[in-house]
Amino acid sequence: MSNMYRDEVPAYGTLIQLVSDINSQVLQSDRNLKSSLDISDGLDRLSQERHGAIRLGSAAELKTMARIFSVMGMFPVGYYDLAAAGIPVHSTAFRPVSSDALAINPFRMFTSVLRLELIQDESLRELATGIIDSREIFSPSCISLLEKAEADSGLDESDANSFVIAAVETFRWHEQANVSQAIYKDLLGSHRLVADIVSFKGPHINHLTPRTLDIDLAHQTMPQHGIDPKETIEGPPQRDCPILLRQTSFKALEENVNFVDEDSSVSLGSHTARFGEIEQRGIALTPKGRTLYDKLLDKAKGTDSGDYLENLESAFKEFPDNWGELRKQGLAYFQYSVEENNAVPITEENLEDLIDRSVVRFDPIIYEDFLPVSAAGIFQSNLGNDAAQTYAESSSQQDFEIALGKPLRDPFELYEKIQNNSVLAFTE
Ligand code: OOG
Ligand code: NI
Repeated sequence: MSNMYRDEVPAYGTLIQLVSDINSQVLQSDRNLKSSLDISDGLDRLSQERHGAIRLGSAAELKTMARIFSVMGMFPVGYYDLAAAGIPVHSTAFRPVSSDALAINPFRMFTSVLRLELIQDESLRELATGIIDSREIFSPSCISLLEKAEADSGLDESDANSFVIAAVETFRWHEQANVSQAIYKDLLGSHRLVADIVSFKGPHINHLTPRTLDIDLAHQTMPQHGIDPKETIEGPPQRDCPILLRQTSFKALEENVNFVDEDSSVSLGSHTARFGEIEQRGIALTPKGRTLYDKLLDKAKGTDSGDYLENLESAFKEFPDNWGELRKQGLAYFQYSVEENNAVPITEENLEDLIDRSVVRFDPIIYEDFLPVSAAGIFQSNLGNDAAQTYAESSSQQDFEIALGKPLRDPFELYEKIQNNSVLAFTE
């Protein structure tokens, strides 16, 4: 998929190069970070690490997509309600969940589903529903390999390769639209995102994001490479101990589209959907840490006067910025391990003491998920800031789970399990 996207969006190739240069620089100058990443199995995965994003049209599309991801070891984690931010979708992220699987490749797909009921104009809503219901976004070979994988609990190597190729096709950009230029304009009038989802044959991958170890440096350097990033970095401010997720993106490119009009003639138009993004990942926060994060972010966003970055930095002074404090106050999740030469039996009772004496070390567990406020900022900056609307009808995780046909996993539970397992591996 990365190769396909590089062909489709050349700026993505530039971005990958820039991030890889910055990561080598950071790893050379920060040996502590390097060994911490190494111990927590984070080093090998770094250069391959990406997240992508797609937008689906219906519950039926979501259900099949979930089956495909499940064969690939990716499961829906977390719920993101974007209607609260004036965007007519709700979302989850498909990703690996065990620490072993994450260490191999943590590829995540931020997956949104259109909420057709939010299209106010009744005839447009019916038209959009009809278009979505009659399109088939998966190829016949993708579906038959999916059924085979489910029936046989897996695929042999050759089928697995064909399955990956067929699945990636689902995310290809189609220059030919599914609708006429007139219908496209009507959909655009409802919401830019409605047009992006309904007008095309499939859910084109709309960005693929590499992980940088220094987002401030990457953000600063982007213009030198001809990339014009959005003004501010989403998420927490720069810190010694990075928490959660910081992201920045650059505008969608304008792409040529062939619309097929009622009389079957083709008319040329354009569409902006796809963009570039980079992110820096920090430690996963516990519910207590997350509550504090949300409170401080709210405070910074709610301060009207002054510079946003200064307000953000001043609000986050309240958030402890060293690993020891974050651990002691139960604000974040850590992975524990024992120094090689230790001969002392470790129990729950002497654990804290051995941590103090550096016999047991603790390293951050990386946040693998997303942030709703950041996601809303990314959506808006790439759709144009006029895109936000007010939707009275809010969505719910339960609606999403009904569409999906199964429950979403709770990210906090997954991090806690990784933390607990790391301790169980050496305690008696
Ligand atoms: C997804 C926007 C959210 C992120 O990293 O938070 C996102 C989209 O534009 O479809 O990618
Ligand atoms: Ni993204």
